[in-house]
Amino acid sequence: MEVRVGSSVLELVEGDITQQDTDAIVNAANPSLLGGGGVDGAIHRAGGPQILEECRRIGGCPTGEARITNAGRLKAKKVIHTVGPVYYRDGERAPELLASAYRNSLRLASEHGLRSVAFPSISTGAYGYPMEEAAPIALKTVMDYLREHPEIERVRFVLFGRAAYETYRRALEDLVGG
Ligand code: AR6
Repeated sequence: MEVRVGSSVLELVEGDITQQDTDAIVNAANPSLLGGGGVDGAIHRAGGPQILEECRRIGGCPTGEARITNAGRLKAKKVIHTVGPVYYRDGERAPELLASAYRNSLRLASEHGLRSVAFPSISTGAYGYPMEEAAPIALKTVMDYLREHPEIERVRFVLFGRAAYETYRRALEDLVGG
């Protein structure tokens, strides 16, 4: 499914974030930036040790912020590492921290002249954010950004499995009045 937002495109696909050919892919990292499971493990496995080397030099990333590295062997040019909230730990701050993670990732893409960005569903795995709650926040934050930043031409949400895709599809239809 895809929708236009201003002059840009927002699309939902079911797939694997490591296989995307967008200018940047976003990693759902942790504050150490030293790797982990889920998306983080898959990106470092597929991209090779160069990415981890650069992460080590950066030295970490607070929740809600983002950092950028090369993409090693991946098709994308850059990896943007962001840290989403931990649902049960961050409590009422979780929605705003989740929105910040998306916004700060997009801001880095704009600053680096990257025109297309692929996101996973941040915080909805190990960090425990229910996908039904996270999806509308993720989508609305990205749509608001795209309306003001036409330099980002395409944002692709890469959803892992049919159920995740359907959750995002329903949330997007609700937002665009489908
Ligand atoms: N492509 C796209 N989505 C994926 C992939 C993939 N290859 N693999 C998993 N997902 P998670 P978080 C989905 O746990 O919740 C790491 O250990 C997955 O189904 O990767 O932000 C980090 O180091 C889920 O919906 O990220 C942190 O410690 C979503 O991606 C912690 O996990 C996010 O799941 C971050 O937790």
